[in-house]
Amino acid sequence: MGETTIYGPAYSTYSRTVRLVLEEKGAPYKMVEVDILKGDGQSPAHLARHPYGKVPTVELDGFSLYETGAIERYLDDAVPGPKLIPTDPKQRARMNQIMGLVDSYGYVPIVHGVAVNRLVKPILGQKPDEAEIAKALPEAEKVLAEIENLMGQNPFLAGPQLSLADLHLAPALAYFSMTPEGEAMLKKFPRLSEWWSKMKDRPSMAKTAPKL
Ligand SMILES: N[C@@H](CCC(=O)N[C@@H](CS)C(=O)NCC(=O)O)C(=O)O
Repeated sequence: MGETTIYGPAYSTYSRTVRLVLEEKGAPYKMVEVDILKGDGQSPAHLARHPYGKVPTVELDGFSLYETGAIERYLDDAVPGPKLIPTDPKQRARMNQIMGLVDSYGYVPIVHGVAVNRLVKPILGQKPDEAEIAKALPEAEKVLAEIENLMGQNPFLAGPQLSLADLHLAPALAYFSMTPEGEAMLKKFPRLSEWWSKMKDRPSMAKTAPKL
């Protein structure tokens, strides 16, 4: 088994999820920068890897793959190290459900609606779109409430052990918690806050922390 190549920028939440999987497994990888903010996602070289111009994509032993959930599951199957997919059918279903919630209902309001407006636009010299933030906040709240509900009393999102669900949500929550609105909202969710306070201190999170 060789080294995984991840195509994507360190600041991308989904690229960070893939890095987290490999960090938690203790597996080697290298990053090839594809700066989506500069339009590199639409370059011919990247479109050949990902027809929709998104990040991340990975390559391992001559096998190319895109779509973060598929990448995570493949790496868990193919790369040695601690298993991140529960064997218990119910926990596995919860993991898949929460990953789906993040993709379908969480990513856009949490990352685009709040984090990009509050954190990225000011760096780019742009004004945050307050109407977009106001629209995103109740959507973000709904998905976080649902994830807290689904995690129940478990220390991790899908059960007693770390799974892909935790690594799928953590990068988005990292940005969200850096915004005043996100920080305030997290306080409404005590079990999710408890999870986040431990999650953010994992060595894998420190090693993948983006420099904004
Ligand atoms: N469905 C894709 C979504 C990936 C995605 O949205 N990535 C973002 C960065 S975190 C991206 O490439 N954004 C650039 C764009 O949408 O043009 C996946 O699961 O990998």
